[in-house]
Parts: sequence; C-alpha cells; structure tokens
Amino acid sequence: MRAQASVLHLDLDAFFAAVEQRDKPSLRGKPVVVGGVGGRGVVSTASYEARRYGVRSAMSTREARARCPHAAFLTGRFHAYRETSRAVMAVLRAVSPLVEPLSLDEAFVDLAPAELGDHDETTLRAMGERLREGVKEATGGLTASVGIGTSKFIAKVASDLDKPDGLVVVMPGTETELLRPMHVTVIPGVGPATAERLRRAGIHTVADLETVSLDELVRLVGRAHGTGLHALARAEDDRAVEPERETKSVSVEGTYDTDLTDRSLMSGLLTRQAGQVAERLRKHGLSGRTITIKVRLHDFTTLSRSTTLPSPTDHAPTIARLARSLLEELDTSGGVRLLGVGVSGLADWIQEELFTDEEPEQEQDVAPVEPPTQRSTWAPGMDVEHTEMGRGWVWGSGRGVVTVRFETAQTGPGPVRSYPADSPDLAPWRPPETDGAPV
Ligand code: TTP
Ligand code: MG
Ligand code: MG
Repeated sequence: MRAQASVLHLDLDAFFAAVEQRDKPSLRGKPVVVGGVGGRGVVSTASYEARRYGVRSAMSTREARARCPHAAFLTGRFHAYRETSRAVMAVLRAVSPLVEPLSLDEAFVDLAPAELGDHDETTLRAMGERLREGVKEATGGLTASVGIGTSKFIAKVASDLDKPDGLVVVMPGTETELLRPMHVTVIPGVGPATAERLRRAGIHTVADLETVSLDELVRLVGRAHGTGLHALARAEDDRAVEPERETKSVSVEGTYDTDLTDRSLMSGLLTRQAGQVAERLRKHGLSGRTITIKVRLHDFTTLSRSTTLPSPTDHAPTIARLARSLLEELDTSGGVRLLGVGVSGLADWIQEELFTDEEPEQEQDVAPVEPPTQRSTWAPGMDVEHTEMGRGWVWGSGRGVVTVRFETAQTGPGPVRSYPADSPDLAPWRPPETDGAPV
C-alpha cells in the first residue's frame, strides 16, 4: 500500500452494449443485450437499461429474453470493440506510460509518473474527471468508471462503487473503513468456493475476516491463499502496475532425433501440442486469435505459417485443426526435425465460446481439416452495406428475408428495409483496415 493514492483503475460501462448503442443510434437509451443469440447462447453483457430487468452477464440468452423480451439481442462485433479498446488505452498512456490492461475495457494506470504536483483529493478528482472526459471524446461518447487509491485492490474496488459513469477517490488511511462492511467476495481470489468455506466458519464480511488470525486462515483455506487473504483484509497490497504483464504468446515445440517423414505422425504430434497449448492458455485464463506452426526441415530451414480467427479461442480441437491445416501447405518430404504450435494475439476473455451456439466439437484424432468458414447467415447486429442505401446493421432475418436498419454512429436513427436474404445488393461490411478477417 502506497502513502499516496496513485493507482487508478478504469473500467468502461456496459462495454460491448455501449459500443452497440454508439454505432446504432436507434438503440440509445434502450435495453440492449450482446451475446450468443441462438438457443444455447449466453449473455456477454447488457446495457444498463436491460439490467433493470435483471439481465446479467453469463445468464442464458433464453432467460434474458424472458426477462426483457423487448430488448435488442445482438451478436458481438469484435472489430469495433478492439478498436474502441485501442483508443481508450491510448488515452490512458498519454497520462502515464505505466498502463496495465486487464481486458479490453479495463486497465490500471500508475499515476506516480504522471507529474500531478500533489496527491490531494481535489487534484486526484480533477485528474480522474479529465481522464473520463478524454475517454468519452476518444470513443465517441462511451462512459467509464474510475477508482483511485493507494493500491490496485483499492482502486479496483473504488471504480465499481459508483458505476456507471462514476469516480471514487479513496484517500490514504480510509481503506479499511471502506472495506470492513463489504462481503468477503470483494477480495480478489475469493470465489464461491472460498466464500463458502469462510461462511461455514462464520466469516461474511471483511471486518469478520480481519479478526481471524493468520494461522486459522491458513488452516481454513491453505497457506498461499491464507497469507494473501490476511493481508488483503487489512488493505495491504503492494502489487505493482505492470505495463507488459501479458504474455504475448503461448507455444509448445518438440525437436526429434530422427527426421520425421510420416505426415500422419506429424499431424498427431501437432494435435498433442495443440492440446498442451490449450491447457496452458486455460490455466492462465487466456485465449488467442492467431494460431502458428513452426517447422524446421532436415536442412535447418525454419518455416512458420499462421492463421487468424475472427475471435480468440482456447479450444484444443480448434487449435489442432488449424495447426494441421497449416502443415498441409508445407512440403515436408525431405523430413522434419522440429515441430511446434503457438497461439498469440492473447485476450483474457474467451469470446468464441460465448458466441457459439453449436454443440462443442468432438476431439478427433487425425482428421481431414478445413479452414474456418465465413459466417453465411445474417446475424443480428452485424454491419452490412447496401449498394444504394449504404451502411447499416442487420435488425433480424429469417424465412429468406433479412431486415436492415440503415444508420451509423454518424447518422441519426435510420430507416428500416427488408430484402431477400440472397440479395446481390447486400453484403457484410468490415472496416477497411481491420486485421480481423481470417487469413
Ligand atoms: P465488464 O467490464 O465486466 O462488464 P461491462 O463493461 O459490460 O459492464 P460494467 O463494467 O459496466 O459492469 O466486461 C467488459 C466486457 O467483457 C463486456 O462488455 C462483455 C465482455 N464480457 C463477456 O464477454 N463475458 C462476461 O462474462 C463478462 C463479465 C464480460
Ligand atoms: Mg466494464
Ligand atoms: Mg471490465
């Protein structure tokens, strides 16, 4: 814990839904739910208008529809979220070089290098408001909630206190009094299982936790966890803001004593490596969009090939399938002495699963492979362009008809038109400079 409140945490409000409302003017001020829209879909997030009806992240879309039938149910547009995230992180980096992104919509900023002059409450509030204003400008109107405190823990708790569109500064010396009435789950790492164990020991609030001795906590939840809990219950947290915290890629490779020539053996090895990569990704709560294979030939020439998915994955069969298809492009007839699989472009949300309505793929051994196919249906919310009407988004589709609302962030609410689903005048739209298309 620092002597001054110099750690800032910023988190955008209803992020995906806010981006949708920005780009779809007719949805501003209305309930919007983003997530999987099919039968097995899960809610990714909901606008605050939809939250009033009890719609929440991770709820089944079926239940969300029952609670708020008049909401707009949209699939995600990751290119828009990524781009918005980049703009936000740039605003933060202009304040301090020490920015640690936690996910697309969230980051810690170390204010120590920000040359604030002092760390009085007025100065800090002014800085927080400036940042919120900067984010709003850079994103075309998105609101963010900010917390400022003496540690990461306190800053993160603070940013959540007055959500949405809030700013809370917790001054040094007031941390424990803020935390004491809160439920133990406010402490990072206290999930449902730990909370339950503590509950059985009669520990509900941080104040309860503070009275428990270190020995007893270790007995209750183990050494590593117990020590952490004991410190955090006292607001003791010295974790630094680490700008390059994230690993850029996760990979596994093997070198072989004898050159491999059997293609099915190579495919089998890649499949196994893909499984190990997926396991590591999962262990760290990561997922990535780019799958790469590395192949060293008998003459030590090293080749790599990669492919990029529209959204991140940590799914072993998907990684394996793509790795095997990449291998098929290479001439390995002279023999291979090294093989490897890697995943990069990491994110800490596993979006793909949230947006897939299909049954999970079965692990196949060495099966024929196909590159990822383009989405062929008109998914609600997706960007489209019509030869005469210009840009718009899919409002709904079915029975061979697709309905489009023609509007963008720059227009007012626009008109609605319907077309045959196979109309040659209508095409999906992607921003020209995007890196999101499969390669
Ligand atoms: P959050 O910051 O947790 O949520 P939020 O920004 O939607 O709402 P708020 O911060 O105002 O409470 O997550 C950021 C984005 O990450 C969210 O808009 C969608 C995505 N996300 C998922 O895809 N699945 C999830 O379970 C959660 C919690 C978020
Ligand atoms: Mg958020
Ligand atoms: Mg967040």
